[in-house]
Amino acid sequence: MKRSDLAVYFIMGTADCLEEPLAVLEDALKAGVSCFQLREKGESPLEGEELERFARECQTLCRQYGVPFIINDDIELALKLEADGVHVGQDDTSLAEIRETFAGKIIGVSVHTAEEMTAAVQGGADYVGIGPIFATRSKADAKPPAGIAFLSEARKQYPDFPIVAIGGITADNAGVPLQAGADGVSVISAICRSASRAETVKKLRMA
Ligand code: 3NM
Repeated sequence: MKRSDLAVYFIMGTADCLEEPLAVLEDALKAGVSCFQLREKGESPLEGEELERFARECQTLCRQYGVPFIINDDIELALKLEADGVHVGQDDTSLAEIRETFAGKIIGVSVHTAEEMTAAVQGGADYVGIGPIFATRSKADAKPPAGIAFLSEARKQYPDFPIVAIGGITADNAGVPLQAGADGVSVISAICRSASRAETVKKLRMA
């Protein structure tokens, strides 16, 4: 994956949307997001065939706009759809196992400590997500904000490794993680809840 693919990395699931989810995604793609992750969580997430149908529709839109389509956590679905990649947390399937079954695809891993970062790099991750940078309301089990200290350290230790910052990032504060060394910012609510996605994505890109 190119580090520039991480510039404005949009994450969304149906529960994050106040409007029709596919319309939100298309609006974000039109606005110029560089990567998309389907993260279907929340109280009553889509499952089974419904989830597969929705995921395929998201994938079709991403293809139209030439944007990588990543699936959170669900390796089986990612394989079935031949998604461009998967993103996993620390509690999900082990990286070694995924690297084997998902050869040639993008693998992203969420990391929160120096040990997790090293394990991800050595285990063959293509990029890491570091967060939460700021407080977030989009992830029920988010850890306390790690601030930018860990992000800066990770960048110092791995000058060329693709890193995206996540958690509570908005058009107004995106410059903070970018100046600390992130290649890009990953957001849910800043784009889902934006009154003008074109404006928000432009600001996130220029931060
Ligand atoms: N992962 P918002 S924080 C999905 O810290 C996710 O690993 C996080 O949503 C982590 O942009 C987060 O609305 C939620 O704050 C990001």
